[in-house]
Amino acid sequence: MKSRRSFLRLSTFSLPFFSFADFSENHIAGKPIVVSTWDSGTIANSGAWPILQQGGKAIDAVEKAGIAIENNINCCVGLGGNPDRDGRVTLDSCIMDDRFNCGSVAFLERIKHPVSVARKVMETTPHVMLVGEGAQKFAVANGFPLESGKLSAGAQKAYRKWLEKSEYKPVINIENQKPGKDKSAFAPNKLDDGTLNHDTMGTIALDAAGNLSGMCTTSGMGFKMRGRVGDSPIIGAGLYVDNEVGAVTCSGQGEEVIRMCGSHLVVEFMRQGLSPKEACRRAIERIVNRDRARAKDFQVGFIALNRKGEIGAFSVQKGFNYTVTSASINQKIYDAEHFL
Ligand code: SD4
Repeated sequence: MKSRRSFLRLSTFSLPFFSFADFSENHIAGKPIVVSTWDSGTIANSGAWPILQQGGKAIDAVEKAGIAIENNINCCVGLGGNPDRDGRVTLDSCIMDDRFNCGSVAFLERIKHPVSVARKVMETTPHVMLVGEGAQKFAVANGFPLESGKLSAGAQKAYRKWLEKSEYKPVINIENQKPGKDKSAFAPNKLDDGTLNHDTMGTIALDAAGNLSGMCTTSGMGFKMRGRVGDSPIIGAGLYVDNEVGAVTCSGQGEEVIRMCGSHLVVEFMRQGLSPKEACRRAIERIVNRDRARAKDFQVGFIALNRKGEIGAFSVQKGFNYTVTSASINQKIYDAEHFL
């Protein structure tokens, strides 16, 4: 295990500042609080925090977090993300509130805010999940504009490069892995043009009233098979919220998360009395132990927040980080401890 490094990022809005308090994972940070995956979580938290700060609801805050990151065309989430191997961006997202209400969309094309469509599914249909063409029709019928479907400049470049070999070799976010012989498998934290190499944003929040909610939004694994859906829109895999216990979301290789019902598993470990960090560690251990040899080639990272406002995280590999914002923690980015 490495020692944890943390540093401060200035937010786009002003917050009370005493961020050098001795914060550590599992510290009770109090409420309200919002936690997002990755260092690009600063963008998501900037969307969520004004709502929480004004005493608003966690469900509204996490939707705003999703909208903020989906608006960021330079980030590999939303329509700016990498396409599938047919050259089309397909989006997955879900949202869950403090009363087990949840909504989800998958394989959704040309809609800018899948997180808001997921919320509409949750609030206006008797269903939890809509996919593909049906999800798109539902979005348009509810006033979401149909976008052009043109790739962002960064995604065009990445897709052209991928087409040179067109190898089906999905590799997810193992940022600090040393490039081996095959440099195409190397995924640095930032791409050459400065854009972030993360395609998933998960956000969990606890509001001033003590209620939890979460969301997860993604363009999924870059150059995936057409129709492939990962963990991010699957309730229990990419996100789970139980207001009596805690909220969990994650990023990484979706297939590994789905087979363990990852986020639900972390919630259940917390229900048994484990701290958020230990609960995340136990879920990662289970994922790694399924096939230790394969585990060195993929990343999965969980973040967890319990109803007391304690935070924890854990990942398979080095390189997973997360962003925390509360009244006393001004957009701090923490490196998660890792298993391997
Ligand atoms: C997926 N979990 O589609 C997503 C990918 C991811 O950072 O998290 N990338 O499997």
